[in-house]
Amino acid sequence: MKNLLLIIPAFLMLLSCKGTSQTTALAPMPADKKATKETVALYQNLFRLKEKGYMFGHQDALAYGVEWKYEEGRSDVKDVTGDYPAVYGWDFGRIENKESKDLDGVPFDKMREWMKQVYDRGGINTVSWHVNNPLSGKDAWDNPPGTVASVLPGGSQHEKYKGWLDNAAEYLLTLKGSDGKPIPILYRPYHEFTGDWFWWCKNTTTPQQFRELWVFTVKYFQGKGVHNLIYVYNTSNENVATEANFMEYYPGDEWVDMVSFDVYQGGEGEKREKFLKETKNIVAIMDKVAREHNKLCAIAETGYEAVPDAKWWTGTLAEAIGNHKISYVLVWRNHGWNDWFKPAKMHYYGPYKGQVSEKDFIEFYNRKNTLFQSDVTKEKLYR
Ligand code: BMA
Repeated sequence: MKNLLLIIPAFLMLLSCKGTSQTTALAPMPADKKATKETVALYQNLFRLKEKGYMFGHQDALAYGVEWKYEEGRSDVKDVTGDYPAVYGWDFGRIENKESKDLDGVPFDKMREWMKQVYDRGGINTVSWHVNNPLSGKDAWDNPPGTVASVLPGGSQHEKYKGWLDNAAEYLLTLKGSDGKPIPILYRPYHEFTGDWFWWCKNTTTPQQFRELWVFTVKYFQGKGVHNLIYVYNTSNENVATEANFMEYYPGDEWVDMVSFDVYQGGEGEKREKFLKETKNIVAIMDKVAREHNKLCAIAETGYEAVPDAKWWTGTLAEAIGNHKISYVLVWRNHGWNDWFKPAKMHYYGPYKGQVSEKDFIEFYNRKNTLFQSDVTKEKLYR
């Protein structure tokens, strides 16, 4: 009898310990301890979703496409497949100056409406920010040494930069769904930092400075009451060959929710081989890191400009991703004819009606492991 009395509580304790550890393993929490209910739900649901496949994303998907602009309900991906992408990319560039349009001409008022539509139908919004150089006043691509140092606490541009973050926070706080809830956003600050083209890139910034900038930004937004962000760490393919390269500037598990990288294909032949080799290598590294750190992972930007390869989607992109459990792959915007480049050229990464890779994209769409809007609507990711 005495023994039995001891055994029963011990058995119950064992059960509850098991329960606790299982809950922890199954339900990772986002970095923001005060993340909204919907943000936590999205984060946790994404761990479940990646077992089913990866979502397809498109930058500025609802704003414009090749040869059209601002047509309600339209998307090039939808024209081709009858379905919207699952992930919709937006950029905050120019919000720092409270301009009415982003750096690619998308009105912020319309962006807010589109984000709401996306959330209402259970899709996912992700945001990057080509924020101007606060030291020089030029654009994000102006990369003199010392810019990051200038925005950190004690730096000459710190107060100004806080004002820029205030403007972004103010806008973020206006993003609400029809249910009145803040719209969860996959936020990808200081992207492609392993390159050498933005003012936050590693050629002008130390790992310590980058971490400080990251942590400062996260805390600043939290301090402003912004609790709908899932923080996405993002490298370029440049200068990333090993796990050590990928993680060199990692701010730490408590500040990051998802790890990702960007990579573009630059042409045929050797260039295609390079894309395949690098993408396979970094996807494998990223997938391993994500598992070990209990994070999500994604290819946050990719594409082959003007998709001249009729089989690119199934023949190269899907092949590069392989069986890795990534949350999504997003292709860059369908601008169309673009004279920002000299010489001017066609600048688009998604398919559109009549485009040479259209048929292959439909095949890609039809695969069981590629997820679009109709797939994720069913998943109720915010609950
Ligand atoms: C680049 C190009 C530019 C654009 C920038 C930010 O890749 O698409 O035209 O301004 O991204 O979206």
